[in-house]
Amino acid sequence: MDKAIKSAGTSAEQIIEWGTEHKIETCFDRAEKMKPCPIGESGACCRVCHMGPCRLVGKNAEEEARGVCGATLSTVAARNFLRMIAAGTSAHSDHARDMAMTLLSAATGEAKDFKITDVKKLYRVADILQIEFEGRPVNDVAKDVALKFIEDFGRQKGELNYIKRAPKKTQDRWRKWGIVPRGIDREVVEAMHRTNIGVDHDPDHLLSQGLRVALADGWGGCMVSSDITDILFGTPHPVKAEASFGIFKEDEVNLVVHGHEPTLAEIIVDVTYDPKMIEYAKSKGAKGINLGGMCCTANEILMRHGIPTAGGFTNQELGVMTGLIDALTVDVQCIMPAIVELSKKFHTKIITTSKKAMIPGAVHVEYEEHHAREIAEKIVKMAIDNFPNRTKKGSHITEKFPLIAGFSHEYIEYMQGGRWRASFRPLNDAIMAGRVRGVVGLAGCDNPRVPSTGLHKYLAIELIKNDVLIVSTGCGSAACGTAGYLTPEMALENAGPGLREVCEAIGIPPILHLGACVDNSRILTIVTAMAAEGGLSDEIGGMPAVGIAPEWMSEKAIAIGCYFAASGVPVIFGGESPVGASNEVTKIMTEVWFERFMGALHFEPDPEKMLAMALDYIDKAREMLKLRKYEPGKFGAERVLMDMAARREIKGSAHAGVGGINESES
Ligand code: CUV
Ligand code: SF4
Repeated sequence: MDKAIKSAGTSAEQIIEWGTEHKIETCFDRAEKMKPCPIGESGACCRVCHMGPCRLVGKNAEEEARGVCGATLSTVAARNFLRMIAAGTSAHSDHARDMAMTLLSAATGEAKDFKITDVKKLYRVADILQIEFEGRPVNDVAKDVALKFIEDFGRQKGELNYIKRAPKKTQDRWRKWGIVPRGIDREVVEAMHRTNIGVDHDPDHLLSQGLRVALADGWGGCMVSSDITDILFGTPHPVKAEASFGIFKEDEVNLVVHGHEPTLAEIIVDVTYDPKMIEYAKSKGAKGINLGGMCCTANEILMRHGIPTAGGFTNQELGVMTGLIDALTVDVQCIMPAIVELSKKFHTKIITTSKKAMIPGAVHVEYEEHHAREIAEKIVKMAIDNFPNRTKKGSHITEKFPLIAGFSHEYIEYMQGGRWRASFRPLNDAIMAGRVRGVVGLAGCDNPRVPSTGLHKYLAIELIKNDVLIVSTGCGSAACGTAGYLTPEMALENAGPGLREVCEAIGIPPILHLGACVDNSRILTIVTAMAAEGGLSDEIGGMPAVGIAPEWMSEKAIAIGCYFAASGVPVIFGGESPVGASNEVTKIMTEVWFERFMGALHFEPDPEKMLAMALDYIDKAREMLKLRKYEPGKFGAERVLMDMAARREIKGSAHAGVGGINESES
């Protein structure tokens, strides 16, 4: 990888260069100027009270350095880390809470612009939650489901609803080590309490609470959010779309949604198809309205409607610099405040929409679910009205790539056997036979501190070459999408022989785009289903599966990494370790967690080492499971992947754009 480049995206690099010529600063320049503080970076700075901040540095810091209160380096590092998990969990879970509230108002008819789209999914969820659904009005079931989910936030005792979805053995480990979350809010509050000055000082004890908070994120916030989003807007099935900056159109109004929440974005999608709006756009000299996305709001509407994406986190400023965006709406999370100042150099309007998030200088049009359509119309109109103000200024890019997204747990199950024989058997068999060496979840942010998206790209190619099936989410998916990696052709050109065969038989890309960051929860349910299917591990731990977030930067990524580790998946993060100052803490997160949960969290900046570590974990898991030793091109016997009837069924449905599992009542 060329370290001199700032972004590994070719068009991104082009815009960055254009910016340099025009003296326009971006996160890439600021990342160069603003070096990370080495003390804080490694977890050695404590600022939880005002006798400090205390910096626990120096020779033998681990043994000798003490804060004013006497806190040791390992206490400080563990405390800081727990706070990161708590913050990340708060973000996903607050998003999930809003989804639950929207489901409730949709069910009661208060939010008239929302309805239950996927009744089948509603029933599936009701069934898990032990809510009666047969013969009852759909909205009554939805109301009960919403209320049951809302309990997860404020519950004081007991266990989260979805804990029981995990394999029994995985649950047993959680109970044995006392990390089953009670209520989501309770775990976060307790984490903040324990990390207050003078409370919990035992690193292992602090980190166990970290895992409990993280489980509340994964099997709570994230999973609740994914499920409700499916119920309200439909469970994803494969859709074609496009990615990169070429998605913006010169002759149409370009409206971009950025952030994480799907609700307002869904209504905006609808409004952009409204003939009246299109007429209005034409009256302003545009040929139509072109909707695009960024980050995870993009992933949400890409998965369900094939709305194109301009890419992930580090593409947000670059998008504005194309000069082609007439309005950019943002909701919450991963929004750089820099885009507002930057937008002043162009005609782009930045519109903040969340009650929770304002940026000085942006226009604030507050989203409110009872008037969703009205607000969406106002926003689309603002974009249209701004179209005549567009100038020639900007770095216009035409490059874009086709992609296939929309792989939900339900669809992956369906594609392996059709509607009546949906299962994970073929995947398990392919892994057992050595066609597929293992599975890697490639996820997390893209980051200007490395050649942005470059680590994702490198690992994606190398892993599929090694017959590793990739499931991707969040900005990891965006990185692959903007590089043209999310197509079935990718398997033909780059995958190892075994993986290629599997992909060809089903007609899927070797990298499956599972959705937004909250949709990492889909990976949890997928591995759970694989455990239930038999032939591999009977719990999540011990599966030939690894999680990698090579360019992570958000606290949310830390929460995700930890819920995978607690669930039994070894996880590798890029960059310098935020607990690197303490050997004790590092050891707990790797060796101790592995012993207890068969998961771990490593930090490794070198992409080649990340790859080697991932393959090593996979091969060791294969060995432990007594599976056939992986050898490229050599497979054991296995059952036919799927029969012709099932294959025809998928072909027909995929082309018609109907996944078979995604039928709504309407
Ligand atoms: Ni939803 S958390 S940058 S992968 S969106 Fe991308 Fe994310 Fe943020 Fe990280
Ligand atoms: Fe320093 Fe202790 Fe206060 Fe932290 S809690 S800032 S280590 S005195």
